[in-house]
Amino acid sequence: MCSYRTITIERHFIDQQALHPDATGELTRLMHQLAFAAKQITKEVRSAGLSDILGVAGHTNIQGEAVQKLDEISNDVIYRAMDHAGVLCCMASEEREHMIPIPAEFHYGKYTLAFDPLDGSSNIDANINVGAIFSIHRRVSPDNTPGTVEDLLQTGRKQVAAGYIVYGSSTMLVYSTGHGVNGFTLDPSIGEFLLSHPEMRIPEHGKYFSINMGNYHYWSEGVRKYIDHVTTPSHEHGTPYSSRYIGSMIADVHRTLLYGGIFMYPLDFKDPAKPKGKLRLLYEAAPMSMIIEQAGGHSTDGHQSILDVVPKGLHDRVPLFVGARRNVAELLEFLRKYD
Ligand code: AHM
Ligand code: MG
Repeated sequence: MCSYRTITIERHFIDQQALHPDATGELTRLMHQLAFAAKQITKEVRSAGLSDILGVAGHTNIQGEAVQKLDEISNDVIYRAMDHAGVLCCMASEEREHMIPIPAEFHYGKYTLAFDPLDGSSNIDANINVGAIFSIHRRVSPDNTPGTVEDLLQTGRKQVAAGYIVYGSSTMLVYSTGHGVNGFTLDPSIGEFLLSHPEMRIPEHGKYFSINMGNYHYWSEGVRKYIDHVTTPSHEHGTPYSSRYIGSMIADVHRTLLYGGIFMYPLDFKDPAKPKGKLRLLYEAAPMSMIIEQAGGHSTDGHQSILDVVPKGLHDRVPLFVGARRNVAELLEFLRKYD
């Protein structure tokens, strides 16, 4: 009997490509290389707890080699999976200040890749879920030339594909090319990603909120009033919402996708003259927002969809509110009323 569990990610990519007769296969190859990188990084993440035995970052391991931090390893694995593949014209990473060019000896492809190689990496020593986030755009500069920063500085709305790989109790790859969201779980016994979560949809509403409560006194009045509202029993929503916050966005948003509710990282007004968001637009907020919106949810910076925020720099930060449609609408009422 054939069940969805037997659909490997390779077969899924091939099936998707067949729906687009004019496709050149470049995007399929790009996704294939990302899945390959995810398998290699899984191996590294799974042995993270052994660093005390094998050596710690900044020191040498038993072979006398320098031990790299996992976010650097993840950055290098993704870069090496991509640089020669002929599908990208340039890249940007949370770990690198400037645009990452494709070496001149390789073919320049038509896509760009912006990525966070290991989101939540400060949690790794506590065995908490971490992951990689990726965002892919079609270049705007002429084909077959080196990529430029302008190729990367495009809105989330223009993403050709986006997604994340979460290294949790299992490794999952979740992605969208603008036609819904599909999730794949790595079967470690055969080294294959299998379609485990076809056509993912976020619930319309959920009774979870996810935010760093330690910043309460630094938020705008609208955000504080919203949090007061969801933590107070009321006629409208009954018992208070439950709080869930791991401090690893990839895990917090993944849970929000599955169970509904809202994830928030608002501006904080620690310095009232310079309110600051924390999460980065290009490789954190925009790709996660594409996934949530493609699954039927909403994203906002408080004014507009995150997907319409225009980036000015590779490492721009934005306030982020993302989640189930009704939860985000409820939040926006408070922001409109009080901010
Ligand atoms: P990172 O990219 O340096 O890991 O930082 C981003 C992380 C997110 O995963 C998470 O949502 C947030 O920082 C947690 O921040 P805080 O500790 O301020 O709550
Ligand atoms: Mg990050």
